[in-house]
Amino acid sequence: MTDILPVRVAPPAASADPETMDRASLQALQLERLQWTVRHAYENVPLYRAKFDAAGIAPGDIRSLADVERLPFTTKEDLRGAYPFGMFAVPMDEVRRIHASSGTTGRPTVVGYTQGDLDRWAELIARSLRAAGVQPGWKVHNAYGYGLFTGGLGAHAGIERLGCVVIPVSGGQTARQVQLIRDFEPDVIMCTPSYLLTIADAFEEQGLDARATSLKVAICGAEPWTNEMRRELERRMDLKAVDIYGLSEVMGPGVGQEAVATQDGPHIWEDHFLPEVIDDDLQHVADGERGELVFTTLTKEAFPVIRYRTRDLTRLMPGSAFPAMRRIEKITGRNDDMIILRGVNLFPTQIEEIALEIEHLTPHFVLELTKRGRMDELTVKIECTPGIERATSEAAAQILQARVKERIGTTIGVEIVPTGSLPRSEGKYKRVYDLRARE
Ligand code: DLL
Repeated sequence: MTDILPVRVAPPAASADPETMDRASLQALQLERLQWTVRHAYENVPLYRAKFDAAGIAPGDIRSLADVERLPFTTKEDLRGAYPFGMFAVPMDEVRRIHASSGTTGRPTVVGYTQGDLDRWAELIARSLRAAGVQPGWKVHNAYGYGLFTGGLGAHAGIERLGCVVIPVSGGQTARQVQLIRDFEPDVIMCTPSYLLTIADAFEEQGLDARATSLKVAICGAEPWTNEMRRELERRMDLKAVDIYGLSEVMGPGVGQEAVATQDGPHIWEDHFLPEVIDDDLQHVADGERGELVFTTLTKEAFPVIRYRTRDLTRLMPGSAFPAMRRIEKITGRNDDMIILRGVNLFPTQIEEIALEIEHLTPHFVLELTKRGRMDELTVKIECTPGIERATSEAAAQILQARVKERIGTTIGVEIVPTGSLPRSEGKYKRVYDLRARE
């Protein structure tokens, strides 16, 4: 690489198949690509140049993978501050697609892709589908939302790339989803886990057997879900449910994928993304320890990110189905959806896990935070399986309350609400309602 770079250069190509290469070869490829990315970001994105200069680090200082720790972090606020296109590393005429992540507050984060980025993304989705057991020629019902969200169009291109038939349904209109699943007989469904639950319910509400569909595999992600939810979906729909992970800022779906053979957490596609986990003091922790997941992209041209703080909480584990690539433990929370209730940390997925162990309770629940005097209170509003006696549902509510106290160490209220009264998911499900400010 010369010192005077052209405006855009493609990332270094892999010399062998990354899916089967050994870890040492993978790490050599990662280092080469890391060096390319850092230089590319420094040369072409003013914010990275300013941050690196302030930290006293130059692209040439990255000599080993461990040197990534010397680089400054990037946050969602950095990306928002550069709204809309300030973090793009290529001229606009090189950009072929834009997506945006709405987030819950403020401006969206806008991301861009070159043709090369779109090709690599399609390849990674195709790889993810293969890991999920999908075979060329299969029909894939894609119920991730199409539009600025990366889920729909991101998955779409990869489904085609693998040689499958894509059914681009997008999210919502649940009755139509049911109809299309019955009529088109897809092998695979892609949607959020909470939306799959809505679809399963819709089958049953119409008196149809959700276990009798043609679906063999569900590729679910875009929101935290538990292994208990997986079992519920598998039981109710008679299919294998696997976890797909990703985020817009890093690419979109397909940053990592769980293998159907092992169902033990998503493998991170490490030839394209360098993962790290950090603690509360922003220090890198050893593999196996829990903390916040951080990514540096290794092949992104239009939108490279350096040490991007995802807010997702997990730990890195050795590879299984893909031995050279590390896995993450199923993500069950983000540090911004953690509820701190009278000093005790609690995630909605912990409630999901406990509720689904208890007979007669369903995964249909929301959490309401209120204030009584100066005390915060949390109430779980949850639906029971239809048709049970009041005394049975009250007993189930008491068990939930007792188990939360025992395992999480805090007292919550539980209110059984009528079947069908809670909002149903059409994509990413909103579980927490914070009503404290209103009181
Ligand atoms: O949700 C990309 C995606 C689409 C992933 C479809 C998988 C399937 P964002 O809207 O930017 O992108 O949201 C990213 O969603 O930081 C996690 O908090 C959460 N998330 C995504 N996948 C999973 C997963 C897409 N498998 C944010 N498990 C991430 C848990 C997930 N959380």
